[in-house]
Amino acid sequence: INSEKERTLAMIKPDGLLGNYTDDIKKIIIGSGFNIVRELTVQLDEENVTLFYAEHSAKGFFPNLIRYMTSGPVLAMVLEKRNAISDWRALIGPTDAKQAKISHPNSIRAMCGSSSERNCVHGSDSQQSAAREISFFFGDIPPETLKHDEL
Ligand code: DGI
Repeated sequence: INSEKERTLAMIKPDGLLGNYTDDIKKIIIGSGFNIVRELTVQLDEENVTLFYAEHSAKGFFPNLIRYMTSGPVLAMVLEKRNAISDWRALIGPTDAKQAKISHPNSIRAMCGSSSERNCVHGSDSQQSAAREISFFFGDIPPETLKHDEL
């Protein structure tokens, strides 16, 4: 069993912030049992986005992704709970927000996203990417609130 708390990097992208979805998204986060350990609103530049999305740098959509992700500030959050990584991915829904509206109508991307690019939120997809993405925004965070659940 995995009773250990876990951390993931969640981000509200520029379309989510500009569309005033922050409060609704935070209500879902808190209501789903996550603890918001850190949060930071920041305007990313091209260099930041190239680093954050390095794995997509050769893709045809990359210039559009840079334009989108630098079009306004983002809100980065470190979320903590048991199974934080997969539970947050389940809450946000599939990458393509258009498809999410059909297949996952209760997902966050269905609520505030509009396309495969403008999908309003981000979530780390593995423990490795969570560690990398958390340190991208927040550096080293002490593990003081990471505890085993009481059984
Ligand atoms: O982990 P996800 O955000 O669900 O998806 P990902 O890692 O495959 O893609 C990262 C971001 O890149 C995604 O949130 C939006 C953008 N993206 C992915 N696929 C496409 C895309 N943007 C465009 N324009 N077209 C795509 O096919």
